[in-house]
Order: sequence, then C-alpha cells, then structure tokens
Amino acid sequence: MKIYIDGKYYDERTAKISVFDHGLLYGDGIFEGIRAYHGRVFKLKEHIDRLFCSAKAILLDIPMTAEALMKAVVETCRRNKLRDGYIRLVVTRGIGTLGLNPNRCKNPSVIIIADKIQLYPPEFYQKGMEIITVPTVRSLHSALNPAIKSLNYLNNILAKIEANNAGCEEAIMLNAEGFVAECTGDNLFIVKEGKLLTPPLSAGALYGITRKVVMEIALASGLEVGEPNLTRYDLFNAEECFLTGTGAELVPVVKIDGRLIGNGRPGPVTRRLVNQYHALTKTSGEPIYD
Ligand code: PXG
Repeated sequence: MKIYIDGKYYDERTAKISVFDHGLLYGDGIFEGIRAYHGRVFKLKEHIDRLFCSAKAILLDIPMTAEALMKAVVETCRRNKLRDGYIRLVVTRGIGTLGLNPNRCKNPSVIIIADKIQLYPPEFYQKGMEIITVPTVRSLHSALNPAIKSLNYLNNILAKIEANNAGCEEAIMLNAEGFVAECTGDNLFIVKEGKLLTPPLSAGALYGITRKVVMEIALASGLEVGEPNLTRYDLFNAEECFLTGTGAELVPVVKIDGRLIGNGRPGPVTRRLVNQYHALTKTSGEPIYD
C-alpha cells in the first residue's frame, strides 16, 4: 500500500508522522472518510468542501488548494489500484512543541490512505441491527461543534464503548436536551407515517454527506422529508429506522433499547433507498482511471 504524506508516497511500513505532531498530542486536526465505488470517488467535491469548512472552523490552513487535494486523492487511489474502497484524508496541525499552542505548528500535514473498510458485519445489512441509547451526551455545539470532523473522536468512542459493553455495535447519542443527535459515526433516519425524518443538524450531528444523498434520493422519488427534533419515543414508535454514513452506507435498524421497530425486519422504504443509493454509486463520482 502506498500512502500519501505531504506530497510524497511512502510504503505502508515507512509512512510515519512525528510524535510531536499536534494531531497525535492533542487531536488537533481534521479528517474525511470517503468511498470509492466502481472506479470512481463518490461525492469527492462534497468531502473536500466539508474538510475546508472543518479547517476554517479550527483556523487551520490546509497547505493545498481544493483542486490539488482532489487530484492527490484520485492519484492515491490510482497508485493503490483501488476501484472499491475507503479513503482516509487527514490534515493534522503538524509538528509543534509540547503545549497546546497551535501557533507553534508551522506546517500542517496532509495524509491520504486508500484502503478497505467494513464497519458492520454483512448480516446487519440483511437482517438489520440492534442499537441502544447511551449515557454519553453528544458534544454541545457551543463546546466542540459536532459539525467539525476533528481528530478528537473521544465523545463518539465513549458512546461506542458503552454500546459495546451492552453487547451492541452502535450507539444512539442524545444531546444535552435529550433529543436524538446521531450515532457514533452515522446519521439516523426514521420512517413515520410514510415520511422520512432525521434530526436537524442543530441537534448536534455531523453534516453527513450520505444523509444529504439519501434526502435527495427520497425527495426525488416523492417521499416527504422532514428534520424535526426527535425523542426516544419517536424512535420506538417509528415504522422503520436506518443509519447512514460513508463507512456504514445504509444500515437498517430493527431494535432500539429493546423495542422492536416496525415488524422487526428492514422495511420497504429502507430497502428501496438502499437500492437507489447503490444504483447512484454505479454512475456518479470522480473517475479514478481514464
Ligand atoms: N456522524 C459522525 C459522527 C460521523 O463520523 C457521519 C455522521 C456520517 O457522515 P458521512 O458524511 O460519512 O455520511 C460520520 C462519518 C469510520 C468512519 O472509520 C466513520 C465515518 C465515515 C467513514 C468511516 O468509522 N463517519
């Protein structure tokens, strides 16, 4: 595997960053997780745009233009002969001295890894998964805004640990007011009275790119889409539920906190959206090969 670091390609074993990089020392940095399908990078521009928004929010100067970064992502896929897989794009604050001060870091580092990812076991996609709400509250947007895709994922990891301790693979995170925010690496949707509902971004969620794709597909196929605040009660009484994310794609949820969702099997709206999503990935994206 060839890994891009600051304009050069390194073998997996020699791809290294400094122990003084503030990405490691303080989680000071940002990232994107991107998928390639059928030899195309899916929603590349959207991911790059979000990366630049995260960078702006933390006052980090990405040392490349968006165009150069897109080219570097495509080139990393090409060098790894990737057709279907997962691209991890990371920008760290760079090497500094001990101490938080980001001004001591003069050169942010850009890292691109093109690999594979399997977030959940295949049977979850067929039969649906069981998830639970957990005690760890999603970060307040006035503390660390969940819209920033930062290298500090401990809020989400703590929620994941709580789910794992309870024998579940995924956690629903509520915000400080008790409204549903999102899962640890996925946005959440329900179907209620034929409408597709997902928490508003102001409830404390990442501006999910898969979320947006799913909303667009749903609207185009005549479904009504809404973004109201949702409580656990709304989830328990949903007809269908599913999660969206670049890594997870669309995964049906059939049980929440011990309550069966619908008839306990992935529902028809979910199944249709899954098929429409996969159809879109066949024709859309930045070509890797000529
Ligand atoms: N919420 C959070 C907290 C995320 O980290 C999403 C929602 C879904 O957003 P997108 O734009 O991907 O639809 C994410 C994305 C991983 C992994 O390695 C995690 C994500 C994406 C890809 C890989 O666990 N999370």
